[in-house]
Amino acid sequence: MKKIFTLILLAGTLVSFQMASQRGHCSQTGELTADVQRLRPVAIDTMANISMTEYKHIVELADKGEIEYDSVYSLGVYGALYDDGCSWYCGGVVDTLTASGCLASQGGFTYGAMNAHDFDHESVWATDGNGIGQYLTFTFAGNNPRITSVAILNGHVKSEKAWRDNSRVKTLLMYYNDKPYRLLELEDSRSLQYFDVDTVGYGPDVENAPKWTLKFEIKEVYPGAKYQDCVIADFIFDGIDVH
Ligand SMILES: [Ca+2]
Repeated sequence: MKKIFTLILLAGTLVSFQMASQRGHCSQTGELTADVQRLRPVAIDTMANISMTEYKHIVELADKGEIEYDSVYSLGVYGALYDDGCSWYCGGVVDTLTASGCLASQGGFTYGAMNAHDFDHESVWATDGNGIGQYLTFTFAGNNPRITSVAILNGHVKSEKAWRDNSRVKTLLMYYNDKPYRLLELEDSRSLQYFDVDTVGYGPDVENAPKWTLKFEIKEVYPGAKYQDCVIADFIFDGIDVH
């Protein structure tokens, strides 16, 4: 009788252990579980249908006082990418940026990781293949200002045709220090999409804080009309601990 009781107790313990394991953020193979919070964009800046030359002309007019600066700020992505006013970047620095892989250079264009964080909407990171499982990893110094917002310029946004021809990201799994943290659900629009990601990083007041990482892994895509590769034009971070 005692043996049977012990066996039942042991079986119960094993079931409890298995249930506890399933409650974790992520299995060892990196599969998503329900407790990774899903995020939708809190704001969206669309691409203005003007060229870079036209944008620069508008800025010149504003600099001369011939038009209001509001005309520049209202130019969606242009205003967000090319406004040289104060931002998180007055103190925030990306230490390194790497990719799991990228499309080979062709026709004088490159598609490496650095294109995804160069404040240029025409340069892009493009994946070799459909992009599922491919990722970018940003590394920050321990005392770097913390991040609270991530904005993603989704797709080959330099033209409507390029955007449609290439794939765009549908869902992006964000990892904080290699642990699944948020699932970003992007809209299929030629736009810069802002996500509030709460606070990540340690900030300048923590002594000897270690380096920290944000990794963004493509989980789903909106297929391109002509090409299979998936494209991200740029990331922009925002946060605290600056100014
Ligand atoms: Ca870029």
